[in-house]
Amino acid sequence: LFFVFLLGSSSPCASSPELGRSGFPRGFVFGTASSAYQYEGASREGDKGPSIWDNFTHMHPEKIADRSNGDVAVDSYHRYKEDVAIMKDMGLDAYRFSISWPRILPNGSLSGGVNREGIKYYNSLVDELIAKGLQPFVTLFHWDSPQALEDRYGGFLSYHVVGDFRDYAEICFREFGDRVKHWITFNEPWSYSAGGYAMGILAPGRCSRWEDPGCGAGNSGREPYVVAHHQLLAHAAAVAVYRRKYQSFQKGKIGITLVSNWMVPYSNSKSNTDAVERALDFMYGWFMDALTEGDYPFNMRALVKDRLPKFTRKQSRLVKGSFDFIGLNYYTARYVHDLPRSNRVHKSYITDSCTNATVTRNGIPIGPRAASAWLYIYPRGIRDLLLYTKTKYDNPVIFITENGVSELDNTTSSLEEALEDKMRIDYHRKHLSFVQEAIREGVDVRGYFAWSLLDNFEWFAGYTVRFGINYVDYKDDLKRYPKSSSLWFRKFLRS
Ligand code: PSG
Repeated sequence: LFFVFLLGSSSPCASSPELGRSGFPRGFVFGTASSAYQYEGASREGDKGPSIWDNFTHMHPEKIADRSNGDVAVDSYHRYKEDVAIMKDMGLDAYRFSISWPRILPNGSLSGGVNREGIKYYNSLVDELIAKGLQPFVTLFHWDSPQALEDRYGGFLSYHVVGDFRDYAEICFREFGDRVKHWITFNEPWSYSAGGYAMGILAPGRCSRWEDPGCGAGNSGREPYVVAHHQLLAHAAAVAVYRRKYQSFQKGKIGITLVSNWMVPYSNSKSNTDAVERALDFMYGWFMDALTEGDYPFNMRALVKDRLPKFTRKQSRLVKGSFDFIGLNYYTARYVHDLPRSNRVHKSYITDSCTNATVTRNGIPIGPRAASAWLYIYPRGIRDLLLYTKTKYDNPVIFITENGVSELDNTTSSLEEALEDKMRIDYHRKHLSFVQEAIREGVDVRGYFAWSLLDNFEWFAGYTVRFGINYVDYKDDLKRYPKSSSLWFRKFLRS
């Protein structure tokens, strides 16, 4: 019997057992993530209308590190079958992708007509995934809002967007909901608000002139809050339609994806631990408190005052509890210390929390830096953020909808060298073991999606950094090659 055991086990002598599926609960979902603008290309094909990202990259190439755009991106619009085959070969369970709103509604609203070509494309993608045994996790909004709505009423600055988003979402439930069982309304409303309306680094590139003269217009002290408010209301409206008309027979789940850094106090002084709480409230609680309590965090109401929109009683009831699961994107962490209150002339979301976030303490970085300037690797932060969520927000169902790391596009290295991404294997291995630890501590995590399946258009960094676990050769017809991390995942998933 002892011999049989030895023979039957693949590596009985391994000192530290490799991480594998068996260390996660039954049914735990492993996937990779992507988004329409970063992947599809075909920006003017198939009767798609322009999005604010088409507009932003064409009008302001200086805001993108390599002056590039997503016109072609990694051409997943045409190569989706090849991409699904890569996922299937890796042994993945699911694919998170987003639908381009202006591909479905070219002018943003029902009045401009539904684009059957767009519906057809996503039907083909969903069918291909299901044929290969992969579950589609669909994001309805990953930042590429219709330019037509921007022109008509200022996009998410206007309450009008709530009805248009609800209509768009309903088309998606009706057309794809027979096969799509996980819906994510919004991807990172924090990034869309703060990046697009406080810092001006993401489309539509608005901020106060004193924040950055490169912003043509905006108000960093007001607009981010308005835009976040409308995203929350649009989210809640979509969830309400889904629950009222589709969920009972389609039997899917609906949620929202949020991003947060983990925040570490710069020192253990009371002022700095209070600052950590405010920093989390301004990035994460902004949405989590609204979704669980129907109101913004006390810290935000106290500091932002009349610049923070208010929910009516009815809106508050609609937003509260409007999720079956929370999607969490985690990448990095910051040291946080208190900034004394002062009577600033210039009000901005960026300074409203009265905190300062740094990446070093006494000159020592919080973790190794990746290619992206904002990404310092801090694996235990994923466990800390999960535990914080469980305790503070009553143990919601969570999917890690993104976690990943970038390396530089090194134009001088050989293909062989470029495929060698040991640091990415290390990144995922460490984060996965911290997720495992969080699960042991009672956090209800149901899945993990690596950002990203392929190298792709990384917003303001263009193609200068690569997040893919599979390589895209931009110099040779966008050919795809597995990096070492892809092979590592394959082994992990097939174990
Ligand atoms: C925004 C903010 C943080 C991390 C990632 C994002 N943060 O503060 O730690 S953007 C996010 C996005 C996806 C990107 C990916 C990598 O959803 O489209 O390509 O992460 O930046």
